[in-house]
Amino acid sequence: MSDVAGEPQWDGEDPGTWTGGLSPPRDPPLTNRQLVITTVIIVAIKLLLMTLVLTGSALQCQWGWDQHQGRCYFFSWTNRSWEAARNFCLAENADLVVINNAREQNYLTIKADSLRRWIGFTDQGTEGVWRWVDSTPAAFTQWNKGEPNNLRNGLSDEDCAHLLEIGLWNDEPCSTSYRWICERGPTV
Ligand SMILES: [Ca+2]
Ligand SMILES: [Ca+2]
Ligand SMILES: [Ca+2]
Repeated sequence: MSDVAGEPQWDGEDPGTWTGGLSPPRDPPLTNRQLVITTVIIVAIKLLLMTLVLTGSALQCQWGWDQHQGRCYFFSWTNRSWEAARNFCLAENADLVVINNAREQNYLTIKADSLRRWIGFTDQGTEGVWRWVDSTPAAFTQWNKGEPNNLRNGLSDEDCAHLLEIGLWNDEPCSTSYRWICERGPTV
């Protein structure tokens, strides 16, 4: 009993040392490779997380909206009356676009795809007094030559403004169906 217990014949718990000469040359390179692979995976995950964080902070507009100068814009694919278009924007926590300056005007002209689109400018309250939907003073305007002319089309005045194909503005009866542009602040 004591002889058996004294013999070191059961010390081979580690199969790695059991096979003697074959395994020692293999193990060290495998461990190094595993370390390298693990390190590469960790670095890749870190880079992925950093990219996601950076991308997340840059994407401040919801899906389907375009970002420009810290504002978000929606360019519709369908036509609606001015009022219905505005209601669409309001339901999106936005409003019809307010064009504040030449830079915004240039951006919208390019993005509007040469299509007529409603903007948030109207003289529905008092004929000839044009107001932005957010009460911004009407300092910057980009009317087409001869506009606004309030040219009567049937029974209705022309009380709502839209971008013409060239980006300049025209007044048109608000019941006309055009595409539209919504504007809102970034999503926080
Ligand atoms: Ca604006
Ligand atoms: Ca008018
Ligand atoms: Ca007109």
